[in-house]
Amino acid sequence: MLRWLPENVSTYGEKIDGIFYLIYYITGATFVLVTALLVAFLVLYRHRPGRKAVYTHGNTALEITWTIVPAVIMVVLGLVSKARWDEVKVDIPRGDIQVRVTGKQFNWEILYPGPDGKFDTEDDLQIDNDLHVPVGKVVRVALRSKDVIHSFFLPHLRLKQDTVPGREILTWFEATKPGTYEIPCAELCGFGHSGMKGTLYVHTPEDYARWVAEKWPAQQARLGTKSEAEARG
Ligand SMILES: [Cu+2]
Repeated sequence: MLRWLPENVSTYGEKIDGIFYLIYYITGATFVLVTALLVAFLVLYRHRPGRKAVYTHGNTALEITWTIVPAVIMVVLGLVSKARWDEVKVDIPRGDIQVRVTGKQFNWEILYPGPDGKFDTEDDLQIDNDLHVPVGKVVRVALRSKDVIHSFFLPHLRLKQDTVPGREILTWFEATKPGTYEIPCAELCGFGHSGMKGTLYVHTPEDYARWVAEKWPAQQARLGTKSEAEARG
């Protein structure tokens, strides 16, 4: 097995890697076969004194075979990919954690909804480039852009999604291993593109709780007030 992909720490990463390697091995085997035949024919049918070239109209059976076999492979790959595509891009789960990530030249603005779980409220917190999430939780990401097209790329999570001005695009991931991973921008977006890089911090549940307590120290008090108000109201 090849090892040139970054470490996979995504719940759906293994299946995506499976398709990647499947395509890689099919194209690799095809390349070797075609090259070997090319070399073999060069040697077998080289010029020999007294041997005349033969005119041929082709071989119908062979032509049908080399048309149908790739067609079947393409259809099968398409169907296998469709299931993965739907899982990552279409059937977006609700998510345990919500964040809004806005691409702008040349940063990722990460907006946390705060304890109320709602965006555009008083307890929102915005941090540039640092995305903090707990391990083993579904993180739902709402992607936006302030200026041009960027691409939110989490190589270790096997997730890449463009951010498009004027649109909000939902995506998601679930990390399986605590650690620090990079978030490069994968769409040429201007002169500072190469420096547009954030960091994904995947925390253990304890570390994540500590981070939340540090960022929203008034969480308990405020939640208490709110539920009292709701009870009264
Ligand atoms: Cu960018």
